[in-house]
Amino acid sequence: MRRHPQFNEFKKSLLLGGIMKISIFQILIICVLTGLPNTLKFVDAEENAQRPNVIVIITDDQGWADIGFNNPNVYSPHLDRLASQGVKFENHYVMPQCTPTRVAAITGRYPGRFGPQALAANNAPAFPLGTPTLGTMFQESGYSTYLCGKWHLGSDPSHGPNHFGFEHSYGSLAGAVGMYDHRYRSGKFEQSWHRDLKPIPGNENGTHATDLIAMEATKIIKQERQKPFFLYLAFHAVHTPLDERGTFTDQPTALDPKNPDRWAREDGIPWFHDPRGIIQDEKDPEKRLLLAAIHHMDYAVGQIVKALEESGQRENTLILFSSDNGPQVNWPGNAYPDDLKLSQFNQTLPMRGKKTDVWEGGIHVPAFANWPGQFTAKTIAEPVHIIDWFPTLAALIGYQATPQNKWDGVNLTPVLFENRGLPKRDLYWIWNKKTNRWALRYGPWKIVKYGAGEPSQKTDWQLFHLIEDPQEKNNISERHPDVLDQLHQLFLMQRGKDQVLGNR
Ligand SMILES: [Ca+2]
Repeated sequence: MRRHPQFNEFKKSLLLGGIMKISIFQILIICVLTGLPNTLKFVDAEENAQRPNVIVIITDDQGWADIGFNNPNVYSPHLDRLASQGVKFENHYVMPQCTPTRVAAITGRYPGRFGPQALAANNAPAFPLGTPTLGTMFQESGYSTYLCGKWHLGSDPSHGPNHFGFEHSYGSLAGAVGMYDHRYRSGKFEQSWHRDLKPIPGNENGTHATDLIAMEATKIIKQERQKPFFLYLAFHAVHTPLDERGTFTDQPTALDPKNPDRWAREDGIPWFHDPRGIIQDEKDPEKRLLLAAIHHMDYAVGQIVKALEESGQRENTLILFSSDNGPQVNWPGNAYPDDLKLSQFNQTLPMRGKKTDVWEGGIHVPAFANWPGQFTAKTIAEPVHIIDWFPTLAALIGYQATPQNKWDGVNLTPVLFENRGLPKRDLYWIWNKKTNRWALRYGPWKIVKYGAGEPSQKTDWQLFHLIEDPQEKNNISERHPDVLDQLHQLFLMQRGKDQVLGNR
């Protein structure tokens, strides 16, 4: 196992002179850790062999408690193992909904920077053609680049992933899909499943979307290539419609003819199987269905890890994992073909709020980074955000930022490789095309506003202390006017950088 030496040994060996054999990758890490300008360019095959493959996994609507390492009543052994052997982020933030989080992940910028269309789930282009993305960075850096799964950053093929640095793409251009027919909501973008922006008619033999993504990813991983690869892997799981059959159930899901908005069997007979019995023991059939969908997605991640191991690439592959927003709790049904109504199929605990909320429950999600031999197993409590991934990955592969990148995030390598802190900074959320949810965190403090109208006065906010009050129950704004004013000023600075209709 090739382990990244300690920073001081690195620094000492560099100062001692050029007699030691040191890899281009190791020099790069020194540049990252010391802040030295990195002017290295990696172009030849030998150097390529030393750069990691990168897999970015984003799941859909998986809340903080919808994973085994945060909740013993969820069965996800593969994800739990990756997290326990890697760097687990205890306070990892995203935006409150699919499209905004994907904008933040793929551009390293807050979605508001691109305008209101990027602030909620949307089929319109989220950002302009020519915007630098993770895809363009990896492509320009000599990687083979792939997207596998959900795009939802512009559902027309003219704005699909292949226009943003992904050489190959497969999955849905729009948002969630029926698990077995892969159709988006009825309308212009219903036929959303594609390969390289060309529609795939039919239903891929009725194969479950989670399995299609796992099979595609496995195929990509096992391909012979001269270059390292970047794979953006965006599961549709565990977004509704939930539909699990076969291996993960002992009978197909079906409608109850007498009660058509409910699942057929509510008699406690187990539908879903896991060796520990967690799913079978869940009495609520809709909750069992969610647990089975998580189990299925986790199994798919296991297949992907197995493909890395079998192709000898596990140790040279960095995996980043996050959900895109907090949990959905109720679902009205009838949005997709065969889509059923679900009632209280998930819960928001231990935090306040759910998907689309700027309360912690909507934006605080399970996440980890795993890179065998490079990242020592540990848990990081420092708040981090998915906007940080782009500058972090740039540092790791030696990409020189351009003025067009305009990242809002910071490079996380000081906390990934060492126990150094990050620069003190605020984190910022707004949600909805007609913005009506607002929040900012600075240190342990967080301000929140619900309701239309720009927060122009500090009195527009509620104030919470997240360490003393993690459930955001006690508004203490009157007790801390100075803190309130400081966070309000930080908010105004963030909001001043956004594209707001009518004023710029
Ligand atoms: Ca989502």
